[in-house]
Amino acid sequence: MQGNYFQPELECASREVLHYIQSKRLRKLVERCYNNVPLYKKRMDEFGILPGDIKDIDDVKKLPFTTKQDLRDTYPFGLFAVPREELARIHASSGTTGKQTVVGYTKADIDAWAVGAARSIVMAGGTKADLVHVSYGYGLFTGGLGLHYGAEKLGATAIPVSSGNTKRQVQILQDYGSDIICCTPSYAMYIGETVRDMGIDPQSLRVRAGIFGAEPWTDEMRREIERLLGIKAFDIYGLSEIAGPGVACECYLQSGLHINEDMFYPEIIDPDTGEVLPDGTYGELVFTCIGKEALPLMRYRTRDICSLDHTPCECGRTLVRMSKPRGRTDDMLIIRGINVFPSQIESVLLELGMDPNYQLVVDRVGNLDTLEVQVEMTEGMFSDTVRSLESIEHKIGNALQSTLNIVAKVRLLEPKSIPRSEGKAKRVIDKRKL
Ligand code: DLL
Repeated sequence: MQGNYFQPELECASREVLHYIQSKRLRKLVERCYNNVPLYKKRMDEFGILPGDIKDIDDVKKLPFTTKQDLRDTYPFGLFAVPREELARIHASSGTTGKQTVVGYTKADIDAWAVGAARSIVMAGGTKADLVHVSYGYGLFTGGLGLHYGAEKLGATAIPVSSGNTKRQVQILQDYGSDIICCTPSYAMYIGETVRDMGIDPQSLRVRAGIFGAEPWTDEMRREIERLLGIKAFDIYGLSEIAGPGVACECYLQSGLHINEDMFYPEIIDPDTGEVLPDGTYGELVFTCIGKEALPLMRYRTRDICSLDHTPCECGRTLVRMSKPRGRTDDMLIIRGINVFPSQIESVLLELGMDPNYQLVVDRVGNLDTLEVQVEMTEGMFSDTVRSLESIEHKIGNALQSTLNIVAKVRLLEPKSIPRSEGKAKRVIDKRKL
């Protein structure tokens, strides 16, 4: 586990020490927000709270929530707590609806984020001797530069490949001997398929670990990627509003993602009532950016659904673990009154031996919601008879009904007919909203 950016004094600190650090940072944050961000002053005044009322981290509950709408309402720079000239960098989140969310970082923020990303690479077994191949997009998206700075902070060698040109990605993996690859899980699948199609034995590649995130993915998909690339695959989580990749990451035990909670204080709330929920209960993840300068968000509602576990991990870290995010409150499909996340459908498909290349088409006919699950046949199935394909469609339909209680029409598509993604995959086409 020991890498060159392992900080046991923080990552393995006792709860008392963490409580002390978090409390100190929260007090400073609230002061900063109250004095520098007009929206926060107004909200706190409305709540009747003064910075002095926040004594320790447990008082975080007294603070108002911040939502994505607040960022949109103050677009582009309205929630910044520093003058624009003090920003070292601006990013924006990859939102598909409405205005983009603009976020900014001071030099100190970028440094702290790089530490979070470096710790994550170490959690995934990286050391400064490694070549870190970064295939996340560089640009307004935080993925590329986030892991790039993390790799450099660790003292490793970053390769800024960015996304796209997949055959060249494979060529670089082969020629440079990259040790670790970072990209979205759906792009990792695509790279894996390309390795296979180019007739390359994955075991002949040096790459041993992948750091994949930016979208939900299941353990079944993890196994598929691990098989295609001959690596161990780790989950990394982050969001632009808090910090890009490196807010949390899995260690080699892969039983939850360790949150860098000395920087980002997490809570799980009931999305309907706002009530804080205990460990082990799924709800909406909320972060308070204790320690950030430019965009010090208080109780930011991520819309991601997961649970927390404060028990120490066998790797030695005490940093709280979040479960793999199951999906987002706004990605949850409600089909004839039943709540389903695309990731649950993905699990069912992969358990039945299908590849994770699928799309969900939701529509409304009359007053009834319909769901069509389009899934690519595997290469082997392609030569099967129409009858046996129909029986596979039936089998998938039955499994979806018995496991998730949803009725879906299943349609098998030719291999490679669903567009491949070089970034976040688009899994759902919801025609009801069009
Ligand atoms: O996706 C930052 C990132 C880059 C994370 C690279 C990991 C790796 P945004 O574009 O702002 O930032 O999107 C943030 O993506 O609220 C989640 O819904 C989703 N997400 C991020 N990581 C994971 C993950 C980046 N490991 C949004 N599992 C978040 C599931 C994830 N969802």
